[in-house]
Formats: sequence, C-alpha cells, structure tokens
Amino acid sequence: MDTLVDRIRQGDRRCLARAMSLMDSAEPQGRRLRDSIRRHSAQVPWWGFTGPPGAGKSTLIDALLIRLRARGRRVGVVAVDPTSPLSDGAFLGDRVRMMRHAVDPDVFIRSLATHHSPGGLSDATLHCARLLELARFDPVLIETVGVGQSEVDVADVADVCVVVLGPGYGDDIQLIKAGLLEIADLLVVNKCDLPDANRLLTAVRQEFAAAAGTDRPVEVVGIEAKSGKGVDELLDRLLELDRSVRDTGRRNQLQYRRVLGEIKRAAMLTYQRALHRGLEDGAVRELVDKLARGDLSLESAVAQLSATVAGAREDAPD
Ligand SMILES: Nc1nc2c(ncn2[C@@H]2O[C@H](COP(=O)(O)OP(=O)(O)O)[C@@H](O)[C@H]2O)c(=O)[nH]1
Ligand SMILES: [Mg+2]
Repeated sequence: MDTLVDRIRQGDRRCLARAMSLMDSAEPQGRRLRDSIRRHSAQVPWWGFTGPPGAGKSTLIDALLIRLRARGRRVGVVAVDPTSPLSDGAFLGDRVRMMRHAVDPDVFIRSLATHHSPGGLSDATLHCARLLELARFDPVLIETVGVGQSEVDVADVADVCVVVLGPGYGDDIQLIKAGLLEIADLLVVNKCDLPDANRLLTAVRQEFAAAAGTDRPVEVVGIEAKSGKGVDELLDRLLELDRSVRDTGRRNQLQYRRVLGEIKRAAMLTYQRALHRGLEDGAVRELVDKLARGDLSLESAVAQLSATVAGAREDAPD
C-alpha cells in the first residue's frame, strides 16, 4: 500500500489510475487505500463546477485547462457523469472535448459514472480528488451535474464553487436561487454569444445583488466558454479565490467538513444495512403483528427493533 502511495506521489500515472479503480471498490484493499491517503490531503484547493446538464461546464473546464497549462499548472479533473439517457450525450461530449488533453502528462481526467462506488458518488469524488492531490495536481477540478438533481453535493467537497448556467438551461431563477446562494462563490452565465443570455445575465445579477452586502457575496460573470471570451478574466478570479482559501485557513474547516461528511455517510450506510438485516429477523414478525393489533405503540416497536439491530451489528471490519 505504501509503495502504491509513494508511486502516486512520484507521478506514476498507471498507479494513479489503478488506485482510482480501487477507490471504487468495496474490497479490503480499496478500503485500506482510502484510509491511508486521508492524512495526505488538504493542501490544494478543489474547484467545483456545477449546474444543469448542457450549461457548458465541460466546455468551460476544457477552456480553463488550456489556460492553466499555459500558466504551468498541473491540473486534475474529476467529472461525474450520471448515466441517465438525458446526459449520455454530455458524457460522450466530455470525453471528446477533453480527449486532446489525454496525452498531456500534466493533466489527468477521471470520469465517474453514477453506478460506481458502493459508498455513493460524493465519496467516490472525494477519494479521486484526494488521489489527484496526492499526485501533485494543483488545482483539482470537479464537474458535477447540478444542484438538487444529483446525489453529489459539490459544496460538500469543493473549496471554490462555480455554478454554471446557460440560456435555456436552468434559467428558472426562482428554482435555483435558494440552493445556489449558499454554495456559489462565482455564478457564471455561459453562452453569452446567444441572444437569450443577456436576459439571463441581467435577471441573475438582479437576484444576486441582494446578497452583495452580506459576508457571502456571489459574483456573477458572463462568458462564452466555446470561444473563450471572458474565460481569462474568470480564471483570474478563480485564482484569487484559490489564494484566499489557502490564506484564510478555510482549508482546515473544509477538511473537517469533508471528513465529517465521510463518516456521516459511512455511518448511515452501516446502520441502514444493519436495519435491513434486523428486519429479516424472526422477532420482527411478532413485532409487526403486535403493532398491527394495537398491542404496541410505534415508539415501543422502534425501540425494540433498534435493540435487535444493535444486537445484529457485529460486522465492523478491522
Ligand atoms: N453557443 C454556445 N454554446 C456553447 C458554449 N459553451 C458550450 N456550448 C455548447 O453547449 C453544449 C453543452 O456543453 P457541455 O460543456 O457539454 O455542457 P455540460 O453538460 O454542462 O458539461 C455543447 O454543445 C457546447 O458546444 C458557448 O459559449 N456558446
Ligand atoms: Mg459535462
């Protein structure tokens, strides 16, 4: 395990790819690797990109990749692609668009599909981002499908959070406003070459102007990811945010939140499994009958079931 970690740190791409596959696995080796890299992380800010499918997240990341490389940065990307028919096209699009970076030793792109990872997508994303960080990619970029539509809450794992919108894609501001205000550091309106984008930009600016005086102001930026217009300015802003995250010690809080989220998700999974096993116990039949007859309160039934579950929960590994 230590050898694998060492090789990844030395920049061995094959080891990195192998470790990423292990991350997705429920095998003991995967579990040991996940545990062994946790302590190495938390030096490099992670930039999250979220927003509805089709808004232009992949196109933007591609444009940023070129510019970050030009500035000498080594960039790691984790792209989460839900395997729904709706976004299958986008999945292919990501691959095709970013393919030209595949030969660049200073770029590493990992796609995750929703069927991966026994622990859920948030965890798979987290582990892969950690590995990229371990392999000295800086920054690490994370693409997820937007807010409220996916089980990945990018705000759970990203230090700098960019929400990408485009005309015709998620321009129902009322719908997106509540969630976005809390997570977005930057709100990008993409496709400003299209006529409807200006309307969206104005509407979004009005909505977010209200937050201007608060401790969490949201900046709204208009760009054209495809032609690259506005992307350099956006990158400058991102790098400023990146620096402020490093400077303010926000990293420590984020690391805490990240690991807390991990233990919370793992605990819920463990209890859930134990509960399902408990429900198969013969004694449950009696409990249900009593409850159905009115001989037992729901609270008592839950208490008794919990006792059964606690008794059955002897499966903790190592
Ligand atoms: N007109 C226009 N189209 C764009 C722009 N950026 C991206 N697109 C197109 O929008 C579509 C979806 O882009 P993609 O990056 O795959 O979106 P994602 O699902 O958010 O990753 C693609 O056909 C892109 O070519 C832009 O600035 N202007
Ligand atoms: Mg995409």
